[in-house]
Amino acid sequence: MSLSLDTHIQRLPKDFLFGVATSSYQIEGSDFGNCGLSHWDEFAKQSGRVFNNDDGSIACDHYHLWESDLDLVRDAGFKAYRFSFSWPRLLPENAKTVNPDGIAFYDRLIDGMLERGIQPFATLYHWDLPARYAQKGGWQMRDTANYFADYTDLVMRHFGDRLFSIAPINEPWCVSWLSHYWGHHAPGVQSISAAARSMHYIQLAHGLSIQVMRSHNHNYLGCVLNKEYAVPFDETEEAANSTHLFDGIYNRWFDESIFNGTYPEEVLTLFDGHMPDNYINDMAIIKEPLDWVGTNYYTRSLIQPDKSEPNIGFKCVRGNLPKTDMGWEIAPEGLTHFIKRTTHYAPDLPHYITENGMAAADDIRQGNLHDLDRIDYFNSHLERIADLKAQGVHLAGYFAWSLLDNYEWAFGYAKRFGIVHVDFSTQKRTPKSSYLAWQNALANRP
Ligand code: IFM
Repeated sequence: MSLSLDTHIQRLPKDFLFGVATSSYQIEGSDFGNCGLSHWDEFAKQSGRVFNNDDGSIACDHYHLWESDLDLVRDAGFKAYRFSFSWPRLLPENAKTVNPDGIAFYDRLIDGMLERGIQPFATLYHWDLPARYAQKGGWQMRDTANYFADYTDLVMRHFGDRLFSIAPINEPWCVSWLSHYWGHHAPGVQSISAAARSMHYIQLAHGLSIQVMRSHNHNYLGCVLNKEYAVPFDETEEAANSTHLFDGIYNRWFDESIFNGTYPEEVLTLFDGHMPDNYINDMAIIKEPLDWVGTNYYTRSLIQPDKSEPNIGFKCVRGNLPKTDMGWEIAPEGLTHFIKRTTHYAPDLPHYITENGMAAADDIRQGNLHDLDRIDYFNSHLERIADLKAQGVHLAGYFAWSLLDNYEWAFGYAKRFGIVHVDFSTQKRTPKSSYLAWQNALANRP
């Protein structure tokens, strides 16, 4: 174990960008500033959905503490901050009536970044869907994609010229499959039909949003796709086929539609009879050209055939690699795999790692926050990045997840991903050893 992040960071060139990431619902506090209800506020109230019924009503109170939080970003030496806009904060009641407090909050936040020399990397949607749309079917409905395009226009009119880079959707797999097939996230639906529809409409929303942003002449637009490395459970043909299907659902559905304008055949077979009519007419919109591509990477899954699993015929299990506090195996080879594969889909685009990090049971009551396992996690993934960069791969930047311990969705506040500890009863921030390691390594860059 090391206390330093120097080794691989110093191998990366001066123009390689280092940043840190958060998202609106996970940190802001939806009770503040006349923010509207999102489907997470409602999901968290349902029994058994979220650990402890925790919600994001207070979260890290970033709505009030944004200045000192941005100071933390700057003082660590990060040159970019990946944040998201909250749709229900900007449009709490309907698609037209703008919340002046929401506009003022993001004005302050963006100006605060620029004053500190931090590039704003914005995401338009990091899962806080206005509850009013969820009540009408949410991402299972084409209308939601159209509303998203209108919301994009609002963001561009107010903030577009100050945003260095923008991605429409964070992790479309989580918005669709995780939330509509597994039902682990809001809205908690479990249906193959809902999954198929949401997997298409979230991609349509991406494409429509890119079109709107282009019409505002923005020239640094990308996508943020989460990737999970799929490894067959054994050497059987069934395991190989199941792994291919898992990879199609989780990873290639999003790559292939965005970069090729097609969906993987084996997933279309799974969705037979469930895809929206005439979906094929939307593929050209989904394939709108981008300026960069982003990958969020955390872990791998072993794919085990299981005939008792309806529809898909497999289950995902964990192997015996060391695990994070989420129970996720630490498998940096998957990052190498996806970076290489992305160069095949998007050979000309700069590639950012838009999220990478780990949950650890950091407990301030033990008197220290020596999260050496997190430093190791970062090092093991930065090593892969520095290796690929040395081989000439067009890697442009890396964002650590996350600046702060925050609301970890269905796990509530029980899982801590931050490089800065948050005491949720006092909102006190305490930098962990990993924060100090970032600070030292970034200060030592050539
Ligand atoms: O906290 C999440 C984030 O919102 C999206 N990417 C994965 C993180 C860790 O689970």
